[in-house]
Amino acid sequence: MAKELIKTTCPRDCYDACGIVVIKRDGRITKVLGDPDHYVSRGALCGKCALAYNGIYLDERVRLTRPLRRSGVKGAGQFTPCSWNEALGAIAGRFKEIAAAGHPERILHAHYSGTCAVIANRFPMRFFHRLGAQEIEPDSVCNLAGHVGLRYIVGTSTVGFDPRTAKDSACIVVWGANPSASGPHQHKYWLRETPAKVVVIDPVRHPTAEIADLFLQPFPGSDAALAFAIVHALRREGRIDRTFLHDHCIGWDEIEPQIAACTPAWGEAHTGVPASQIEAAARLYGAGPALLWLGQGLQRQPRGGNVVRACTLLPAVMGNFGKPGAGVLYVNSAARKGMDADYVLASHLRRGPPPMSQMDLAAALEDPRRSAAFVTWNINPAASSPEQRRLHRALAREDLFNVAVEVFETDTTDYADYVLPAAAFLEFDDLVSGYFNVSFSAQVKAREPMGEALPNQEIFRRLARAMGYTEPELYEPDTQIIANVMNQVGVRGTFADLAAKGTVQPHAEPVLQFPELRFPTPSGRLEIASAAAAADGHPRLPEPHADPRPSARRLRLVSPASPWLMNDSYANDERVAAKLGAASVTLHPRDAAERGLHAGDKVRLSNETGSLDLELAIAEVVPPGVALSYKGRWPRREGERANVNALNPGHKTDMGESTCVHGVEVSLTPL
Ligand SMILES: Nc1nc2c(c(=O)[nH]1)N[C@H]1C(S)=C(S)[C@@H](COP(=O)(O)OP(=O)(O)OC[C@H]3O[C@@H](n4cnc5c(=O)[nH]c(N)nc54)[C@H](O)[C@@H]3O)O[C@H]1N2
Ligand SMILES: Nc1nc2c(c(=O)[nH]1)N[C@H]1C(S)=C(S)[C@@H](COP(=O)(O)OP(=O)(O)OC[C@H]3O[C@@H](n4cnc5c(=O)[nH]c(N)nc54)[C@H](O)[C@@H]3O)O[C@H]1N2
Ligand code: SF4
Ligand SMILES: [Mo]
Repeated sequence: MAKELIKTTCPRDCYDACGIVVIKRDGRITKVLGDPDHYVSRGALCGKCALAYNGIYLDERVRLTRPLRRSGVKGAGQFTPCSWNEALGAIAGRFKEIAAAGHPERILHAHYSGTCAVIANRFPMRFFHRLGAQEIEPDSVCNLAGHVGLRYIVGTSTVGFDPRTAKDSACIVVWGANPSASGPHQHKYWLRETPAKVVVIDPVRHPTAEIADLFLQPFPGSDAALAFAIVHALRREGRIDRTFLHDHCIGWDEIEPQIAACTPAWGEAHTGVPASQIEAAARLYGAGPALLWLGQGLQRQPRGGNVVRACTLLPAVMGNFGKPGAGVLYVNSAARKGMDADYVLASHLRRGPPPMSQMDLAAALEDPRRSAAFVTWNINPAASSPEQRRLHRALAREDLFNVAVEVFETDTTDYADYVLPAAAFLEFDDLVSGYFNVSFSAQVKAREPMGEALPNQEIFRRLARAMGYTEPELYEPDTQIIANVMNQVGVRGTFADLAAKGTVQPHAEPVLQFPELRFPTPSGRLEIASAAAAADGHPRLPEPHADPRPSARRLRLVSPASPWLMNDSYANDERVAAKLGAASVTLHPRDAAERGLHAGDKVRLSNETGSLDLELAIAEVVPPGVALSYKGRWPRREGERANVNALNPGHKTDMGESTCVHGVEVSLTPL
């Protein structure tokens, strides 16, 4: 049999951006594997993708392969196949009506990171900019509080350390991230092969915590207090770099008295972390150049912006910038690698109102004065958004015209009037820029799109044509965008050259973070005290805050990434579903004993927003008072047609109107 190997890249929203090898025999894909030559994947995908890429992604019975028109009650997921012409004609017709009535902003669109490939993730924005639609701010369901907080102090949130510099680090702090699930190859290799001491700070004792040299287990939402106490210990031991603070920071003199007050004993009282461990963390972090990885889970707390500002005091007081082995990372954006995001997005075409928080989505969709149509692409909000039951009711509004662009039938497509089938990443060329490493990769077409599916970018080109738009940006071909972006990033050669390599690292040596020690803040320094923050109505300084503990008998619920799901993807792969088992919630043995509960009992979690029935698991992985239940199950596969977001009130963080989904409080009753 004729065997063919194609190198490509995983475009999921994951720190790893694994290299992939697709094996074809006689023109058919027979296996999708980790590329053995790739420096991240080293021959193995994560467990979830190994199943899904060889399961649902190749399965014509599970994939959407034709445009669909609703034929049943809204929400029932009953459809009749139709032609692309009919679907695009009907959608354009409705959009033109809404725009002609003077309200294009009543066309709402939500999108996120179903694919992070450069064009498939961004090109459709050109269409929505031209249309003047209302964008739902994608980062508001994920990490916007951290972006805003980090911008105040560092000036940017998207220029992180180069992970290759870990060879020169004395210590790596993983704060509020769980790489064992969310960046499995960083857990498996990067953190294990480094000579640095690894400190993990997380309310959950996850597998990465197990491999750490030191694990700190604060109560959720208390990290700002913990950061102040660690800085107190660094200062007391005379470890801080006063020259760096003097030359490159603003506001140390203002904050120092507060640091002086936040002793490790005070920290213990506010965070639950023993003072001796706070001091041990300071010793490890202060031992030499150190890396700080700020997770996205860290800032999904009511004061997540303040948390991130406070944690960034550590690299500020130690001068951990501009030298090998030092730095802080939230994400490394494609722009950090040279890509001109405004070009790919055609930002100059934007004419709609400013983006709206996803925390307001249910309210906006239930109100006909705010919404007449709703388009979803690269996102499954019926599973991932807060106020789930309210959102489902709003999506069922008869006069709301819903369009879902999807690879699979999901809870969101169930509510659609038209479903448009998107081609998956194995079916078209694109580029991938992972958000951890400073590298750039090719996504390479390994087969034709399944059925009549089309890449996102082609769907929106065709919709632009159906609207009669004339702007050339709306029709720019992929080949040209790929060439332009490769040029911006400094990747030499043609796309075929890049495809042959899979991934390139434009810089041979680790890139230093802010080598000139000039920061993109208004002052050019690290702004511990931020006039910009104050002008925006926030405290001028980070504050040593800890959220109040839940009131009696209530629990603090965290719902982070599951190792077997990719956000709200893959639950429809039966082999993944078998790994997942029943939906569960994990409690500390003490909390279970106090309630007379045993593992396997059925329990109900409830609060003002909703309720959810789950199976009880008991383990010392969480502290007393904390409940753990993973995100990403599919409501349509659960008895109650709901997942953990049925409990999420959609409260907004202190900064960025972002999600504080790990700050939800619930009561628990046995069933
Ligand atoms: N309770 C709780 N809820 C959360 C979170 C949490 O921690 N706890 N985390 C939040 C976070 S961080 C995020 S990022 C969101 C993510 O939430 P979502 O964005 O809703 O979830 P995803 O699974 O990433 O992707 C969405 C969809 O994109 C589709 N897709 C994949 N490739 C393509 C493509 O090429 N084209 C099109 N059109 N579609 C494609 C997938 O099939 C999938 O259904 O969830 C948030 N929700
Ligand atoms: N397998 C898998 N991988 C994924 C995803 C997935 O769903 N599944 N999602 C992807 C996406 S979109 C994102 S944004 C990233 C997210 O990945 P991460 O950045 O790792 O974020 P989370 O999984 O939400 O949470 C990480 C950790 O934060 C902890 N945490 C919660 N509250 C607090 C707190 O107050 N303080 C501290 N210190 N820690 C806290 C949680 O207990 C959890 O262990 O992962 C990406 N990768
Ligand atoms: S989701 Fe992450 S770990 Fe899994 S294959 Fe993709 S890049 Fe690799
Ligand atoms: Mo996310």
